[in-house]
Amino acid sequence: MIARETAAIPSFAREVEEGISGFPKTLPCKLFYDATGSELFEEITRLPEYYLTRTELAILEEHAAEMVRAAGQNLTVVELGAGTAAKTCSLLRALTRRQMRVSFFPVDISPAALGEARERVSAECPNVSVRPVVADFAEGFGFLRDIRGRKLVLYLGSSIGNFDPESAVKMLSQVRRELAAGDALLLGTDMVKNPSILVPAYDDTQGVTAEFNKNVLRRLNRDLQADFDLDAFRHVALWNPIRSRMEIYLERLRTQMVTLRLLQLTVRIHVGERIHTENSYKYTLPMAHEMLRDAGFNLERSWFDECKWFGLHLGRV
Ligand code: AVJ
Repeated sequence: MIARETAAIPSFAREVEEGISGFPKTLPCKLFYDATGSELFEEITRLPEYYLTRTELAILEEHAAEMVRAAGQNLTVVELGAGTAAKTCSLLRALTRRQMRVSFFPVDISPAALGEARERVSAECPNVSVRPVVADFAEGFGFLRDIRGRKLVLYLGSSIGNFDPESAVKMLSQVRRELAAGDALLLGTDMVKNPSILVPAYDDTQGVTAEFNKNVLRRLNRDLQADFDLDAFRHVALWNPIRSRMEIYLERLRTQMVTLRLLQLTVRIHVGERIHTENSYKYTLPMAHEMLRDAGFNLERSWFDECKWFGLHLGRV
């Protein structure tokens, strides 16, 4: 028997192995969200340059009554990737004014976040009954079928932006398949805008986004016993107008070998070479329309802020 160390090999190991030995090098963006990464993301949402979170929240607050009216009667709210459900209360409160009972099913992969969601919603909207669902979307959306009644499914925060257009349609189609006629989806998309606004949102002056990006290497150092030197990388954020997306990279400042012990893998990363860590797609209204249509939803209405920086789209089954 080989006396190997018994450190558990994480489920993402194969993806990392493929991404880091391929060309161009990539890492899956889901790796951002360990405990430190989730905290850094929370910090990003409060940055002056990161307009997304506060703009979406303002749209939700301003139009909550209209949104729930447009969505239909006797709704049960399901929020995909709810996290701590920080943006959901205005919608839930608007619903409690229209119907006797409101049930809210926040769905997330993180039980800790769901605990916070439950606390928050119970405190802010005491008339809403909260039923957290722990689920990994990689396993599908079967949990939607177990939730009774007419559903309003929320997918907020431009989370859809991490999917390339083809995968986004695939994911939304999977959701659509678990829904019934009359159900609705409220989808948040960040909109295409001047790069002078987009780029700083992903490359802030305080360097929080850079930290968030580099944290992925810290995580590989810990979870895969790797030896990435974080100071040997530079955070790069680029607007790609052809693919309509922000691209985030870690660019190598000097050539060096990196070993990922748990993968028994050594790779050379050249000076100037970039590891692609994230895409964040930005939509125009026609693009959002097409995505929803291709996934089997009818776009009924969209709401925007005054600058049209962020959009919330109501798709109907
Ligand atoms: C959580 C995917 C919506 O794309 O804006 C923020 C993640 N990355 N800054 C986004 C992110 C860098 C964020 N999403």
